[in-house]
Amino acid sequence: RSMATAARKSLTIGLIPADGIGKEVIPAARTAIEAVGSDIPPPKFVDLVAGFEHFTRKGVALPEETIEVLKNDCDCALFGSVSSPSKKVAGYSSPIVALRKILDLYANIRPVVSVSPDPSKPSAVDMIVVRENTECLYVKQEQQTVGEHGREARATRLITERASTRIGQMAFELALARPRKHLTVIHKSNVLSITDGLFRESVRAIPAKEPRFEAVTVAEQLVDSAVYRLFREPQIYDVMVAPNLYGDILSDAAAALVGSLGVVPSVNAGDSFVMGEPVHGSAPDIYGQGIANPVASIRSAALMLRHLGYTQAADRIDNAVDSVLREGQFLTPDLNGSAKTVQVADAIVKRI
Ligand code: GGG
Repeated sequence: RSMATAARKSLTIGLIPADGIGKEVIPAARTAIEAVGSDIPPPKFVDLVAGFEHFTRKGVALPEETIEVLKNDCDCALFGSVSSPSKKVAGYSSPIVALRKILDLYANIRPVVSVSPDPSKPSAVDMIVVRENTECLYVKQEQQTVGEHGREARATRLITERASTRIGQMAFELALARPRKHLTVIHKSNVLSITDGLFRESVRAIPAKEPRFEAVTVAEQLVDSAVYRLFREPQIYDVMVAPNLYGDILSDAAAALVGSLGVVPSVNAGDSFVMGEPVHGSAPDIYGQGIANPVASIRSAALMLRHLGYTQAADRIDNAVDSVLREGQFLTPDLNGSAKTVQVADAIVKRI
């Protein structure tokens, strides 16, 4: 779905590197956007802060100013990565989870595509994981109590018909635009018959209400079996749609099929705003060494521009990334190379 307006005189892009390697890969994505020149309106970049590191310094993970600037001044944004701690920290809550809700970015679209060694041949892996982005266990309603046998912890898992229907519509739309036009609905409704049952029913009900989607073939799969088949026969998948947690896990797993989490992009999309975001996290183990793979962020920038309707600019970035990966001279260590982040970004920018 395109949000392009022919009338845009400039493109204001919020940059939120956040934590760890986000601070290394988002500047690389910026250089790729700058390189497309007149294929997009002149970009204006606005540096914004958020993240756990910001929280430790200033006591706030997602400043009000960041939210206001995104809402009022930006056409789109790029988010890097965040290092939320595994244990509860008083006053802290994940800024990316919050941003997706505040900006109503209800769809997390994660294409997982391998680069074919021969550009004339199709990619061996070519799928899109469409993850619902606003509810499921990510409503973060957790509590701990003390029961008869000790501590007990509970989390609310919210699935609504509205959110399941709109993510389903987005997934049908994406499937309809692809050659295979095939959608797999992921759930676990044999166990969670009420929550996953509602997700499944809501998505399956869509073609009867929107007949143009009848051109899409629909399959469904239990999430555990989907993971198994993802590794055994990834070619069966075209577009997959899943509740939030399953989609998060499936897309990380699918990244193993294309060499590295460092190459998998995403956008968080709503009806009026889009935010690119690499699927990988903040990687504290390699942060500071300058060896983070910038490809996921650069491809996220391309995906964001594609979502806004700037197809030519997005194609130029993606083609440049494909060439660099195919040539194999500038690869970061996650892809068994020894290149630095800036060398990979420079090689891509030269080819754009
Ligand atoms: N760019 C994705 C990312 O930062 N992933 C790490 C993650 O999911 N952290 C948990 C969180 O804080 O939301």
